[in-house]
Amino acid sequence: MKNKNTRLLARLAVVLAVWLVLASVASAQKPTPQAPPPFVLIRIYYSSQAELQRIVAESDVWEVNRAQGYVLVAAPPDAPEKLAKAGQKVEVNIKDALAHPLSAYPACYGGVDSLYAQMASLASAYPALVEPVDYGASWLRLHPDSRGSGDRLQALILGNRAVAEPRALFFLMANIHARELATPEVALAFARSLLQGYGTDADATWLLDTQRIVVIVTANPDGHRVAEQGYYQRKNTNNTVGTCANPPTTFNQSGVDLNRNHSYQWGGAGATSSSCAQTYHGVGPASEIETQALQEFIAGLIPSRRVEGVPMPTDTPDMLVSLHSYGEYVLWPWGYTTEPSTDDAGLQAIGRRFAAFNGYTAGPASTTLYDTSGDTTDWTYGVTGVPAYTFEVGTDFFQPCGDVPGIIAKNVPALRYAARIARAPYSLTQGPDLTNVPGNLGSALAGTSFTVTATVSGTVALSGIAGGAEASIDQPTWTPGTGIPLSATDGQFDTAVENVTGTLTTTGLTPGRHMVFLRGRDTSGHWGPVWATWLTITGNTPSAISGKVVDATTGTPIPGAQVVISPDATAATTAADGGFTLSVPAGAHTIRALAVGYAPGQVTTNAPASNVTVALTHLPCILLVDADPSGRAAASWTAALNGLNQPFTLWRVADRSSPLLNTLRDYGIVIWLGGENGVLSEAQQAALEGYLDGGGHLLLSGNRVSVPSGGPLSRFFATDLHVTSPGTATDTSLIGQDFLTGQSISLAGSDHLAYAQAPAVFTPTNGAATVWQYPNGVTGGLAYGDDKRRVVVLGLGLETVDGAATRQSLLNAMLRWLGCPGGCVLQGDVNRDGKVDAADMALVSALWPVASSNARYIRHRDLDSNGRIDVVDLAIISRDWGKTCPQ
Ligand code: 0X9
Ligand code: ZN
Repeated sequence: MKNKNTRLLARLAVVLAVWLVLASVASAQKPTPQAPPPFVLIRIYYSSQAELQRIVAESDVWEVNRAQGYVLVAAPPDAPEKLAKAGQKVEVNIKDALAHPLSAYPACYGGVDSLYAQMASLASAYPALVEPVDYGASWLRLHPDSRGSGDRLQALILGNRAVAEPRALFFLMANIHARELATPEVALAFARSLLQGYGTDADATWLLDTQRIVVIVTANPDGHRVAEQGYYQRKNTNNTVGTCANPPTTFNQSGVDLNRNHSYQWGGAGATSSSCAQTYHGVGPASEIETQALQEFIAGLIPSRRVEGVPMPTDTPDMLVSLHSYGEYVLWPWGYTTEPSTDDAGLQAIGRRFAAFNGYTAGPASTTLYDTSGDTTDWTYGVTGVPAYTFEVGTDFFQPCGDVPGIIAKNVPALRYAARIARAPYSLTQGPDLTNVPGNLGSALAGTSFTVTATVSGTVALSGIAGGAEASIDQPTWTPGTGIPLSATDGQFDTAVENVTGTLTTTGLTPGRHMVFLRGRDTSGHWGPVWATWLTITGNTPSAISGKVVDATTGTPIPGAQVVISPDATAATTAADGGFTLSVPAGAHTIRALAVGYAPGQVTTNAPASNVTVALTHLPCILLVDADPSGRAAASWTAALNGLNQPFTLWRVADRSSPLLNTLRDYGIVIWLGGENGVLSEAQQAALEGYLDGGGHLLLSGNRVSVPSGGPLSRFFATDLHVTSPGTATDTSLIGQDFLTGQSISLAGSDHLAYAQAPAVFTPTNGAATVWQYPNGVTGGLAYGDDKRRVVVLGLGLETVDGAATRQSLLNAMLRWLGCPGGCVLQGDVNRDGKVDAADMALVSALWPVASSNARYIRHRDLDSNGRIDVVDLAIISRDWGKTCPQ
């Protein structure tokens, strides 16, 4: 035994020496950032799933080789000797060291600043297709220290914003593990491929027109910034538990593994309570701000439809993929147990199709890789029931730059397939896929016919006989009544793969470009997803449609409106006089127009045509967001608003998820009904914060509406809205948590009066004022305003006040305080002194005389899209000034 150990150690020493030389060569080539602190890669042999699970929880496992029964672990240089002495079978293999040269942070990866800049540039390049979203804060953002001041958590929501909700959602996220450097690149490449393809690539076009695609490029920006310095940081940067190595090593670092921190089956297999270990699960379920924000963001977009033990309905929409590195796997739940989930067959069918695109090894996470608990995919599937996948992309954490294009090329088609099936992933993957769909069918004369061909492949992943195919023109094939059957080229649908063909007539199609959709089914009638291609109808010379977009009420031209003509997908932006001209083929066309602050409008006309008028109706100034979990509050509010003749848009969170910033900022006043014990999620707070910072006016109502501390809105309250208890110091701890009812009060008799007394013990400071009183003289709410933001926080909803007339007059008082809902106006640095202030206001007032009670800042909009906010923009909004306030 002794002899064997000595021989082993001698071999280890040689291998280690070779590897450390390689490492120093690598770091000499790239002096900054630093190469990571040294470690050894060792093969540890395991004999059972339980032993594998223990090793995963305790060490930094890079690879699992199930066939040979070992894991590849990154460990301190003295680990091989120690483990061997303890009787563990270990091996150091030169191949592992060569496969993973200890490299510094590769130069091609730009870091968080670059990732965020790329996201921002996509958002500004494709404003009609991208909505940038702030869904929370990172740990360092809330606890800044010498390591940095953290970041906001950011996402892009892709999809044609002119199309109505609800739409199926594909949620893609990357980089929850910081060192997995290739993953943000894949996410960005995927977003870019769709956006760049819009209008030219038929599939990208229909995917963006009919679905929503969320892309989180990095879910762990704090950790990524540590990795940028050359460290193999995996976790977030919460260093409040335990004292870990600094600088961090790959096997000893502070932080919580965010992929062990989710609140479904938290703290089970494959996670550890050792705070410096790579799989540290944190102090509790979803203890980390990044996890909370992510869960709230997902839960706000995808309803929790799953019932434990009950298989999901096959028509369930939506889907999630979390990108990780590395190992080339497609994994699905469960991770926390080796038992199959109630939807295992469905998850497997989807997963195998992904693998058909990227060529990876596919299987349930726990039995294919190793057990993990608290990961994103277990939580997403476990709570919402939608299919959730981990893609382990590439072959290393600090993947060499030259490999990235290949990884993108393999995975973008798999991700596009995820978007393609998001409408009903469980059912669409029971049907066959199509191949050989032509990118373009060319052109056909109006009134003739054309041929379409493709291949139905029942065997792309699972077996199945191709049973049929159909095509549709301009409407997706799933739209009832649109399908035109195609036939098997060999006359019979009887094999797994069938070439299909059909002759379609162009009669009735207008000249110009049309989309042709195709799909196939198996012999049991399961339809697969759709593919699309273009067809151009010719035979008419182009002619013009010109006209104007105007305000339906005032007739004022609307510059900067987007005009889209279908079926040609031709687009233009209206000029300063609201005019547009588009060259289209002769025939019937639908002209849709979109403008900030207006509901979309459309007219249909025959080309050529001039003087076409598209009249847009101004959105009401008030958005009433019904986020009351009990659903009881809205009726009193809608009745009171109607009683005041005050138009409003009603938005039910239960039906369409939370409104995002882009929705909120089209409104002058947002009334948010939090309801009984409602909690404002991080994502909701971030949207409201952005709205307020853009000059929004908010009325937040509800009993014990809680604004959890640490969220964006509590920051706003804590700095700007203070309350004091008589005789004590300013108490801001109540703010943002249990704002109006944080005091212990007895709830004898009439509940609402007892609650209403609570605010009376607070004295508002810093400009906050009591706004209204209950009939018994008790203060019922607080108000705060500065030069752009105005907030009323209402301890009780109107719903608790007796009498329709009283409710109406209380609401009127609050609306008057919030300000004249003067429409969707614009806020700008008119004098370009770098701030929006009273000087700007004076300029605006000089241009358009407005009563001082109506003088409000205008929200930030470059309405004429000339890259600056200027007098032209002000001219556009001038029509909104001086509107009558509710009296
Ligand atoms: O351990 C993880 O979190 C993932 N591997 S990684 O190397 N990127 O760290 C795998 C997670 C797989 N999911 C489940 N097992 N549920
Ligand atoms: Zn990972």
